[in-house]
Amino acid sequence: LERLYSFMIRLRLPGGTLTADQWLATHHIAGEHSTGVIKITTRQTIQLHGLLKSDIKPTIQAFNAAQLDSIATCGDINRNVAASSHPAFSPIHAQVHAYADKISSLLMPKTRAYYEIWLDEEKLAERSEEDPLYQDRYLPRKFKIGIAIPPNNDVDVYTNDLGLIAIIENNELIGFNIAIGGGLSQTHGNTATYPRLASTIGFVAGEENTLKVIYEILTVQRDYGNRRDRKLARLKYTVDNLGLDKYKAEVERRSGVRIEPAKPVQFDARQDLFGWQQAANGLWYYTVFVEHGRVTDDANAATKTALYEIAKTGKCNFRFTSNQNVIVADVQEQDKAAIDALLEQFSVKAFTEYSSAVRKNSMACVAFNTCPLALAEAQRYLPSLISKIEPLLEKHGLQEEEIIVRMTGCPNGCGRSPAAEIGFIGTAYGLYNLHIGGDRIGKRLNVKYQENVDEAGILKELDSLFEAYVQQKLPNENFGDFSYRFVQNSSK
Ligand code: SRM
Ligand code: SF4
Repeated sequence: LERLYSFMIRLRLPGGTLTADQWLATHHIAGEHSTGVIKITTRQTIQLHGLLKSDIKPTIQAFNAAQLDSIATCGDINRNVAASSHPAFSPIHAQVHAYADKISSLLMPKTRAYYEIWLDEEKLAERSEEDPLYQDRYLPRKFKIGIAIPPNNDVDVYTNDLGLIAIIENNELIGFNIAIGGGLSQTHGNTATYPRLASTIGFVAGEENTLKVIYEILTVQRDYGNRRDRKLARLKYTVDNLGLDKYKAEVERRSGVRIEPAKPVQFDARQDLFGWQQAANGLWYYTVFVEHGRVTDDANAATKTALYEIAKTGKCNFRFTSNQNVIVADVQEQDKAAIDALLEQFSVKAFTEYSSAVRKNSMACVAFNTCPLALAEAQRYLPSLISKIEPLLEKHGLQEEEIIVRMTGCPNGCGRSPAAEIGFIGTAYGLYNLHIGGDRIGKRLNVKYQENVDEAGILKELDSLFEAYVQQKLPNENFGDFSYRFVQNSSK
């Protein structure tokens, strides 16, 4: 008897957008071939879980019929390109999304294997497939790109191997600051591994030069990255081994583009804009709170049914956010009331609008029961832990604080816990390292404060930290900044 393996499929969705028809198709594919839950990921796309081997081909074919694919969503290759989600953030939003598409296409593998294996394309018998970028060896490790539009860092741009920060002057996109070497994973007990935020190497103007520079950042990693130890193969280690200046000089040499000094940028938030917002284009956008990205019908809200009914109206598109939420997007003024009524009818509005600030700013990775690398629970556990943190915040009068809390079931950092104000990193079943001191805008990582704490220990530590915050905080100091100062002082 063959083992009954179950698989996960992830879509390639640069910038995280789906049309209403694609949403309907996804809803049906999820129902037919997977657990039925549409899982929004921390990189603005979706995953379906629980596919049996015999489901894989029909699933890929059904997605293909909806003009969706799963190419390069895993493997040592450029992954889904994330881009700032909300059009209300900026009038140049559409241009930035176009970049996400172009970059994704530029860095796609040239092989037709996906089409041959899953979509019955005729096989190439004689001709070899030339791929100037990935050649015969791909990259040493996965590669991630995010594009942010200041002042919101909703994509957590500095956690990417390559971060692009849009520079806007007189309402025009003039180019990007380029940051390299972000990555969050580390391995318990392996001190050679560490999370790192990307370092800015400068500014590049214009599309042609930007694409050239991006391309060569990948080729330098391809040629200089560590191929002996996968734990040390991400770009962050190549940058630190080579040195930032040498890396930059090599990219300039290969691309023939001079990377200019970085332009000043200011971030002030990393959050989604929940509820209705109108963008400069006059269209309306409703950001739905989806706890840890699980689109399903549960006791809180019938989110899956609501989004299905909304998609059936054909009067909107959908955009995923890097905070695991979804925006009902591009709604005309005259269609807003009907969509609002559906959000209301299925309790989506109530859940979005009445959930606490700390819950809406929380994120968890998948972990058990599908992630093979999980050491502890994350998305199945964090909601109940938040229900115990909420009364503590209320006790200290902090219920309005927008503290960013993130949990991962292991130190790989899929829920970006090292970049949270309060980060929980699983060490064993029921136990977490408690990290504090990350900032609110994603420019400072947190630090380990307590090791291997269980729930009672977590709540005790947080109770004291909240008390200390109320008593000792500086004017306008948020929790992340306070707790960073607190840890620095206590380690002196
Ligand atoms: Fe991740 C591996 C889930 C974002 C760092 N990640 C995995 C796997 C595929 C486990 C595996 O290799 O067998 C997880 C699948 C679990 C499941 O059952 O679905 C998994 N990662 C996820 C998602 C779904 C978490 C979520 O709840 O949203 C995210 C999917 C993103 C996407 O759409 O492509 C996800 N993973 C991330 C992020 C955050 C980000 O990119 O913003 C990170 C940290 C940033 C980084 O890459 O440094 C991340 N995932 C990892 C790593 C550590 C990589 C490393 O540098 O060592 C692994 C393990 C590996 O690659 O060996 C991993
Ligand atoms: Fe799995 Fe660890 Fe990633 Fe969570 S952080 S999804 S447990 S690999």
